[in-house]
Amino acid sequence: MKTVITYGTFDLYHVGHVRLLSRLRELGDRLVVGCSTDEFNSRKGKRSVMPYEQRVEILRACRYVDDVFPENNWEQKRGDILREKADIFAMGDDWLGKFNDLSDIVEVVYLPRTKDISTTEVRQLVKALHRDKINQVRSAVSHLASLVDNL
Ligand code: C2G
Repeated sequence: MKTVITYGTFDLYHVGHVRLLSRLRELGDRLVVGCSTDEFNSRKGKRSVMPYEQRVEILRACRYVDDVFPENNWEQKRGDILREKADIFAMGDDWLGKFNDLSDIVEVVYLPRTKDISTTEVRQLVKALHRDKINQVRSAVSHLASLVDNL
């Protein structure tokens, strides 16, 4: 039984996350995920849109994920790897080299990120759509106002 372990926020769940989890699951027989808590995210300088409980629920619903546990700090990985008897520690390559210190107890793998998608981009896309919608409503209201003026 080969266990793969990974960590992340997984906010605004998107295909970049799904494709990573799918590839990680291919590396072994079991995939466990450390999901960053909201408190840890604020220490990472990240404020997630979706609360921790929802991000965990979504990860648990993913067919590639066998278990999810909280990631509360940077230091817990070594203990997690030993507890889960992980054979492979894997992350997207935006973390390239950052976790090589774990290579004495686990195989460390970095996989290419999925291009052109990120939580930030999803957030910006939603904001842009929201802005367009507000502008449409504003122009409809001003059009109505001019019609009323001409009554
Ligand atoms: N990812 C990816 N492709 C994307 C976006 C993300 O492969 N387009 C990968 C990242 O490389 C990471 C995982 O998906 O391995 C989760 O990404 P985030 O939720 O952004 O996680 P992050 O904030 O990087 O937290 O201790 C490690 C940290 O908890 C990682």
